[in-house]
Amino acid sequence: MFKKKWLLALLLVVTAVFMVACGDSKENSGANASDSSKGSENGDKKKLRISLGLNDQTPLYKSSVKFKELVEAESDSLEVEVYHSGTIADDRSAIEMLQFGTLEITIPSTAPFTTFVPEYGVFDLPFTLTSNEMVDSVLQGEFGDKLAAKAESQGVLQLAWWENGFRQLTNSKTPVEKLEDVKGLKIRTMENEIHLAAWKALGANPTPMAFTELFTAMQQKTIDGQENPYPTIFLEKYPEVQKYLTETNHVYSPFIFLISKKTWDGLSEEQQEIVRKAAIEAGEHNRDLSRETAKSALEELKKQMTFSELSSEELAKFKKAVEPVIEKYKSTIGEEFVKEYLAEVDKAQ
Ligand code: TK8
Repeated sequence: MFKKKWLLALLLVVTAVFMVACGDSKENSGANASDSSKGSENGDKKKLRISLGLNDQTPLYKSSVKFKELVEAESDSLEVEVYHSGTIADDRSAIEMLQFGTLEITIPSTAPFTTFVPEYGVFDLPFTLTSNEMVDSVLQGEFGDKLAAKAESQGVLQLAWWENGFRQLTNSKTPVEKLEDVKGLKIRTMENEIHLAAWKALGANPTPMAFTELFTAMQQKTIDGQENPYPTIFLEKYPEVQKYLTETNHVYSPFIFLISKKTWDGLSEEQQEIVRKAAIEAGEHNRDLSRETAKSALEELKKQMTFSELSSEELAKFKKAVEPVIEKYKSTIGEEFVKEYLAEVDKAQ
């Protein structure tokens, strides 16, 4: 009997000691947990990396730095890093990385995004947007919001419209002053079937290519020419590998500020508001800077290249030549949506 009492007492003591030990580890883990949450308050900021195709002299890069400054001024839990010249990825790969959540932000042209959301193809319909005023009227309103909302179906959110600009033709072979001068030119296009079809309709021999390969292809003369806005032609130093410049304004390209939905869903509401506001404000800065730079870049390019403009007769021939392309791709983009877009364009005339 006595022995049993001792055993029971021993059992109670051991249990009590065990309970205290567990309680300590819970507190510890509690303490560790609070340390780790303290850690997130003190040092572990959420990093937002931006992948850009253009270099660090361009309005795109400078406006992305502006975005960084705006975000970091408003939040000490977010950190932005800007990567330029395609060092992380080209446009299409960067968009796929956003879908997987292995990259947070990229700001590509709309053209490569059309394989993800065909409706963005409205901007590839040649000679439809023809002035900055029209661009702002169509994009900075209900239609622009409606189109941007379509991106979410692809696992990315478009937070703002930025500006690439009106696209112009360069080549290393011949001055292009009339439609027949385009004949047979090996022109690089963005990876977009409407651009490919349009340059074929103009008589060129087009090749789709990622932007990251473009300069080398011109240097090695595997292509004769390309088309991009003046800031890109000047700041990416195309006069080093291209002789002739023609003002065509054949397409207006937006840049779209895209963030991974996986990243977005991981932000607090307050962080989301800060990021959205900064993307829109930096976008306004980007449009102003892009338009200023287009003017100054053209002045410099006229000194470095043989510059041509199209007469109204020749411009009419370019427009006529691509009309069948617009007809053909209405169904790919969506007849109704193209109708809506063209109605916005007419309103903005
Ligand atoms: C940069 C590209 C580029 C575009 C092109 O990422 O590919 O020609 O105009 O600016 O999006």
